[in-house]
Amino acid sequence: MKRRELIKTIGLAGLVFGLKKTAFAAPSKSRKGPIVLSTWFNQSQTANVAAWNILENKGKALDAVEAGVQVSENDVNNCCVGLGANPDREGHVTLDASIMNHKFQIGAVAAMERIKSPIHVARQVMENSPHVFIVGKGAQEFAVSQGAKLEEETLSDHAQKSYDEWLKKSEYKPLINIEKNHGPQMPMELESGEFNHDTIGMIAMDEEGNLSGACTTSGMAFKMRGRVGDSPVIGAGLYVDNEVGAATATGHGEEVIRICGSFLVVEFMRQGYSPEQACKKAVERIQKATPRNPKDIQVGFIAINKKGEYGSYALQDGFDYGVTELNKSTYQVKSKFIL
Ligand code: SD4
Repeated sequence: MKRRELIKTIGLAGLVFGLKKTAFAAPSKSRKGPIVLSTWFNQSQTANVAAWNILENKGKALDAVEAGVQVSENDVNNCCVGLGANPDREGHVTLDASIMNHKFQIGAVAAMERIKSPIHVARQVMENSPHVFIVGKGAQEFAVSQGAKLEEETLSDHAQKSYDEWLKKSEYKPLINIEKNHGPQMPMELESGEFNHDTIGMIAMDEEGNLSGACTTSGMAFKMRGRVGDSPVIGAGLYVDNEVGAATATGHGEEVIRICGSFLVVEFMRQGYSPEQACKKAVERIQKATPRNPKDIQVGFIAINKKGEYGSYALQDGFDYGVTELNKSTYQVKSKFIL
C-alpha cells in the first residue's frame, strides 16, 4: 500500500464527526506534549505527518509547523497553496505566509511570486532580517538573497484550466468550503465564475509544551492584483501566545482581518474560554461585523490552549481539520458551525 493510501486508511479509521448544535463532544483533555492540528483534513493527512515526524522526535514546534505546511506548498497538484495554486485575475500566482514561535517572534511575506516556499521565507524574515513583514518584489529579492531559486512563472495544468474557465466570465464570486474538494489528491475543475479560496494553517505544541504556528496560502483565487488576505497578517490569520494558546484561520480573509481574528481567539482563551468557545465567539463577531451576507462567506478557526485542549468553530457547515497526537493516527474533526 502506498504511503499516502496508508495514511488515508489509518486517518479515516479515526473519523470524528460533529453535528450542528448537538451533543458533539469537543475534545477537552488536559494534557501536555506533542500535538499538531491543521485546517482542512484533506491537507492535514499529509501535512500533519511531516510535522509529527519532527514532534515525535522531540523536535521544536516551529520546525514542525514549517515542515508541515511545506508539504502543501510543494504539492503542485494543490490548487490552493504554493506555486501550483490558482492565480490572481491577471494570471500571476502570488503567495502569502506567516510564522510565529513561542517567543512572540514573527515573520511574514505577502504577494510574493515565483518562490516555492513562502513559509520558509517568512521564517527567514523572522530570523535573518531586522523586519517582520516583507511584501511583493522585495520579498522575492529577499528570498533570492537567502538562497531561494527564482522559479519560472508558469501555471500548473489545473490552475491554467481553472483560470481559462474563470476568464470566460471574470466574475469574483466566492465559493465556500471549496478547499474540501481541493486537497492534494483531488484537483477539481471549476465551472466558469466559481473560484476557490485556500490555505493551510497549522498550530502545534512540542514535547516541551511550547507552541508555534504557520499559515500559507495563494489567497483568494482570481483576486485583484496586489490583494493580501489574513494569512500573512499576524493577529489575523495566525497568532501564538505561549502562555495562553495559538489560533489560525481559514476562509474569507477580509472578514478575519476585520476582527483581528486569531488574536481575538487567543484573547478569549486568555479570558478562560475553551478553544472551541473562543473560536465560536470570534466567528460570532464576524457574523455581526461583516457588511456582507454571512451566508455568502465562510470562516473557520482552529485553536489550542496551553493545556493541549483544542477546538474549532466555523461560520458555516463544511469546515474540518486534522489532528495528530501521541498514539493516534491523524484524525478528522468536523467543526461545529453557526449558520
Ligand atoms: C485569504 N484566508 O487569502 C485566505 C484564504 C483561505 O481557505 O483561507 N482560504 O483570504
